Amino acid sequence: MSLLSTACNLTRRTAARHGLSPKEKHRLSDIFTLVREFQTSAPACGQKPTFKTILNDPLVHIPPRISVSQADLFCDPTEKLQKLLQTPLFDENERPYRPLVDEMKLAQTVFTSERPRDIRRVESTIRIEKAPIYNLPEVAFLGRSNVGKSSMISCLFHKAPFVKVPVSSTPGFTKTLKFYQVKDYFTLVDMPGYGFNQPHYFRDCVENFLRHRQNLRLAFVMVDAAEGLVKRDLSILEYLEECQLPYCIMLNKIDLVKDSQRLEVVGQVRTIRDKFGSPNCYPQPFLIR
Ligand SMILES: Nc1nc2c(ncn2[C@@H]2O[C@H](COP(=O)(O)OP(=O)(O)O)[C@@H](O)[C@H]2O)c(=O)[nH]1
Ligand SMILES: [Mg+2]
Repeated sequence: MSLLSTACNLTRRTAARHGLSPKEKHRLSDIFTLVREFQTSAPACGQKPTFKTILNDPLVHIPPRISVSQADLFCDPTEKLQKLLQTPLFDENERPYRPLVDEMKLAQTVFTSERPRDIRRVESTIRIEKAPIYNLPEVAFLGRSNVGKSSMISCLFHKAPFVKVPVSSTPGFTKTLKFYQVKDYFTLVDMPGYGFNQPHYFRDCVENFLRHRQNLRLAFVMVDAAEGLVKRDLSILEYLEECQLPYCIMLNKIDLVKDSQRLEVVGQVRTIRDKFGSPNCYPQPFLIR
C-alpha cells in the first residue's frame, strides 16, 4: 500500500469547464493511487504497512506536483490557507497531495458504474462475523454522528445510480456497518457514528471491526470543521493508533466556516499528528465541503 489519497475539491469554474455534474463539482475522489497501491498491498508477515514505510518505499510512485498549466484543475483548499500564513502549513517532506489530471480522470472512471451492480451494497450488519468474505481491501469511514460520512460516500457514488446510500440530518441515522463494493477494486465501509445517539453496540460493532477485520487497510476519520477535533475524535484516533491502522483525517463542512476557523482546525490536526508522531497518520488533512 502506498500513498493514500482521496477527496480532492475541484473549483466550481473548473468543474463547469469539464462538464461535471453539480453534485460532483464539489467533491472528486482520486482513488486511483489508492486502488493501485491496494492491489499490491498484501501485507507481508502479517504486518500492516504504515505511511512511513509507504512514503519511503523507492518502488512507490508518488505523483509529482502538478504543473502550472494544470494547476487550476485541482484546488487544494490548504493552498488558499497557506497564503494567509508566513510559515509553511506543511513541511516539504510531508509531500502534500497533488493528483495528476489523468489520475483524477481515472478516479472518476473507478466510481462510474459500467453495468448494473458493478458498484453495490453487499452487506449491512452490526456483526463482524457477517462481514463479507472476499479478497478485497476495505476502507472505513469514521466520525461523529452527523459529520457527513454517508453524504461523502453518496457523493462518490454519484455516477453509480444503482447504489443508494441513506443520508439524513438526524444524528445516529446509520445504525449498521454498510459495505459498498466498488467493482473488483475495494469496498467502502460506512459506519455508525459516535457521540450523540450512538448505538449501544458501538463498541462491539465498530471498535471490534477496526481492531479485528483483516481486510481493513485504512480509515478516513471525518471531523466537523466547525466543531474542530473533540474529545471523542481524539479517543478514536488513539484507538486507531492502538490498532496500528493507517488513517487520514478529513475536515468536512468547510463551507460552513471562515478561513480563520479552517486554519485553526488544520493547526489542531497538525498538533495531534505531531503529538502521536505516528507513521499511521497521513500527514495532510483533506478539506471537504
Ligand atoms: N453544509 C454541509 N452539510 C453537509 C456536508 N456533508 C454533509 N452535510 C449534511 O450533514 C447531515 C448529516 O450527513 P450524513 O452524511 O447523514 O452524516 P453521517 O451521520 O456522518 O453519516 C446531512 O443533512 C447532510 O446534508 C457538507 O460538506 N457541508
Ligand atoms: Mg451515516
